[in-house]
Amino acid sequence: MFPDMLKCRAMSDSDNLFFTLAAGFADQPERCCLACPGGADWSFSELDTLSGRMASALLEQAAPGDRVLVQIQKSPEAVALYLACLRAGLVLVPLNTAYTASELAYFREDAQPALEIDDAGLRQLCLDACHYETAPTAAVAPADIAAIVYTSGTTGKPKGAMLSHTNLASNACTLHREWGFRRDDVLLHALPIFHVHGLFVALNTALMNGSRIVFLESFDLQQVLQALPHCTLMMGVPTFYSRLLDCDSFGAAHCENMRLFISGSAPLTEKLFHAFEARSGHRILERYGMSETGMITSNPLQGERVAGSVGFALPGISVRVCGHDGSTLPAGQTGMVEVSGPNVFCGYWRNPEKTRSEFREDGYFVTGDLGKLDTDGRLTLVGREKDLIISGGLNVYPSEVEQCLDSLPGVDESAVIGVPHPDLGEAVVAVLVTDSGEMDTASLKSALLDRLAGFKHPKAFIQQAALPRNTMGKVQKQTLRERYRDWFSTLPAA
Ligand code: MLC
Repeated sequence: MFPDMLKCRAMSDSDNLFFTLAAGFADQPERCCLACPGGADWSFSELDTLSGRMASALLEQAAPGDRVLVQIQKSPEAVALYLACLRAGLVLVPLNTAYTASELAYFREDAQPALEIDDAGLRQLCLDACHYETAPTAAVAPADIAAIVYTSGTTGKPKGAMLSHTNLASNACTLHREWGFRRDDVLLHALPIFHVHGLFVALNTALMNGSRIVFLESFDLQQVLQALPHCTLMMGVPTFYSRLLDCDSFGAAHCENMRLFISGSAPLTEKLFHAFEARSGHRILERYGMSETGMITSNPLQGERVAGSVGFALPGISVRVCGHDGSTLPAGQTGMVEVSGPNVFCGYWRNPEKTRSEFREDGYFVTGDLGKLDTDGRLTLVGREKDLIISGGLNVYPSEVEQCLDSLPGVDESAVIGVPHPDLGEAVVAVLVTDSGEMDTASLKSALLDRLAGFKHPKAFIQQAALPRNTMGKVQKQTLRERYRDWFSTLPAA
């Protein structure tokens, strides 16, 4: 048994993640949990009451194990809904608020939810909840699913990663310990809560710590600058850090009470790491994870945080680097990063073939990331086997955008690539061959509006007479990536 899990279990007799989270506030439930600038503060007791009643209201319409499809703005009520689903034994399916109606239709069809909740639905649920008593928190088995998180694939449609109560609790307990959470920590929370980073990494660790959370609707630079001096901890994607550096007034004075800046979801460049240290006096702690696994590795809290490395496998988690034949490679050699541990998900929802193909026979999950371990066990990621773009911490699969572009009138063919971008890390760029002389960028953009979420839209459309192809006829994306490497401006100065 994983030692941290034993500790977590000791907090309650049940495997329901809710008990692990609630334990943080058990001794002082009236303490502020969510501090919302410009809005009301929420104590844990208020969240507890609302989520317990919501759980009862939800159970009128759904049974434990049913999916609840959720596409809502970030708010304290949204956090209560998350806790309510845990308490009721319902499976939360959080969706990016940017998804269009046509994207949503796919998730509805695939997840087969008993309930679907949008912003209006959440308001109604809050009203309804007043008429209920708190539901008893559901007893769940360790492998019972707490959430399904959709991740896109290189080909085909997004797949739902099933995360159990144990997956989430083990990761939260590990991170809570490894990042040295203190009683007086205050977390600056500016991430969306429809993804693993903002929902499970940030919220779960802070809740189980009983921490005050400065809860911003999104990464609003002015709000972040105002809140930082009152916080000790921030978790963000690299774009958060480059935006802070972009602001001339940002400096060490904002960070006087900060003890830890954590970055993940996209590669943190060495340049950004050093520029941030020079300006703020803080070395960002970079960690590595994915939706299917939660967090896998982390740079150390104490000890050297190395720019360009994602650190060591977290306790209880095993990381290896393998060749295409599945053999484990020695230190220093680049191969596929594979992972096993209590954090690794339970498979893809209604997709056993995909589940089988992404796991080795001995239970290791094949991440799709290429990396190398050094002799001390430090992992450095060097690329991706999958044709994936990470823009501002959000994954974009070129094939999905290409299919959409290719279906538009006037487009002969397209190649979608990721190009270095000073704000987003990587930006989506479409290289197009059109059947007429001039490319009409405005009509291309408007045609994408109701088909693809905004973050997937190309930030540049580039017209070419033909796409470069190899002798097999395959588009040479590497050639395009090199050709347009400098399309966007360079990083902000320190
Ligand atoms: C928004 N837009 C983006 C974008 N986010 N475009 C590209 N990439 C992004 N990430 C577009 C919108 O469609 C809109 O387009 C315009 O930018 C402004 O929208 P906005 O909502 O005002 O954007 P902004 O506030 O600037 O948001 C950028 C951001 C945000 C980087 C702060 O995307 C963000 O919070 N990203 C974090 C994502 C995250 O949590 N990832 C974790 C995944 S979990 P237009 O055309 O309408 O102007 C995971 C596992 C792990 O990966 O290890 O953590």
